[in-house]
Amino acid sequence: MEGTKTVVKVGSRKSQLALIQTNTIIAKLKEIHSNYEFEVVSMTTTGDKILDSALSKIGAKDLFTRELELALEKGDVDFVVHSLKDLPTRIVDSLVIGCVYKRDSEYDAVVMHPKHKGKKLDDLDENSVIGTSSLRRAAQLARRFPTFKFENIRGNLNTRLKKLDEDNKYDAIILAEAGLVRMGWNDRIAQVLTPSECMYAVSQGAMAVECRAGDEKTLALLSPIHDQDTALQCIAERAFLKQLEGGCSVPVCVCSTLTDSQISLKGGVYSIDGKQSVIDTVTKTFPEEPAAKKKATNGHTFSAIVHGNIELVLCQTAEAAGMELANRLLVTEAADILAEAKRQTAEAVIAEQKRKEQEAVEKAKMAETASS
Ligand code: DPM
Repeated sequence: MEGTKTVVKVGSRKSQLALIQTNTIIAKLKEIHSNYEFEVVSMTTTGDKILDSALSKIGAKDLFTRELELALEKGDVDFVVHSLKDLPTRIVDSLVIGCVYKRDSEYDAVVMHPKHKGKKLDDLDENSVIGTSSLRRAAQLARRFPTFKFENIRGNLNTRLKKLDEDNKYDAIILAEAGLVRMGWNDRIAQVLTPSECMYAVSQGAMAVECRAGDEKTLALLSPIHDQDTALQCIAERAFLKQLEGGCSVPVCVCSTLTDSQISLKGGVYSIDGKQSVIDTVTKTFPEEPAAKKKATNGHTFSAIVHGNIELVLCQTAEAAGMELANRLLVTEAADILAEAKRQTAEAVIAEQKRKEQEAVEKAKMAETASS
């Protein structure tokens, strides 16, 4: 019917940041496709409910995504906006990353307790307490500031900022600059960490849209906002993590750069305490020859990212950079560091489960005593 708009259903977590990200993507799509209307379906995920454990101690990779992915698979929603760094390098075959949106800041930032206003990490006392549940941030910063104490801090961004300001437990917390800026909290950024101070997480600062693998209509809708530079860097970074079989359970960090002719990926593997590390860089030149173009087999993705409107050979070169870097590290002591870090996080997962079981037993006992 003339004048009728196609309605697209968009899944989102309920957190303020998730909704801001979802609405950013929708606003951009509306600019391009005036004949579409978007309806947001928001839901709570398991990760939103577990607030008392560090993510690395929970032991599941898809805490924030599973419920949304189920809604996608069922057809209840047509696409879901994520922070790409929260999406595992392997997702179910029925789903793909239909586009990667132009990256915001990929760096980490320091947010100070109000009593330290105007200070940088260098100005803090020796025994300062830094709030972060990121093994990657703790490992790299422990190396630089060996006397600091690193404590877990969980919850959505609003909760963390409140904890910092009100609990008097932390001197500072470390968060992604992108998240802080999206929330409009630029004035709380005390310091942005350069890669020489703290390399970032794979895909940090990039938003991605997940949709059904064969859903050509949605893929075509997303194609114009698939950002080539961001996608190529994220393909390289994700290939690196995938080949290492890393995840949020190990301190893996990256820094990538792109020119018209080359992609360069620097990556590091750290021990949990930050005392050991191996860092290396791989640079690859993009082939110019159209003859070098390989045909993609239907449905081929790059760590779940579709190539879409991007030349296949560029994606293949980016992926090769990530894989080569991982393979290079895996023949050094990085393999042992990685294996030991995985062992330690697996142990922490079990300890955390025991702690929770114990807590449940205590609670049940208390309830019994109270009722008798
Ligand atoms: C992942 C990590 C964290 C998030 C681990 C890491 C940080 C956890 C923490 C994989 N996902 O970075 O080493 O600090 O306890 C997350 C944030 C964003 C996406 C918030 C943040 C916003 C920025 C973006 C949580 N996921 O990192 O401060 O879009 O990249």
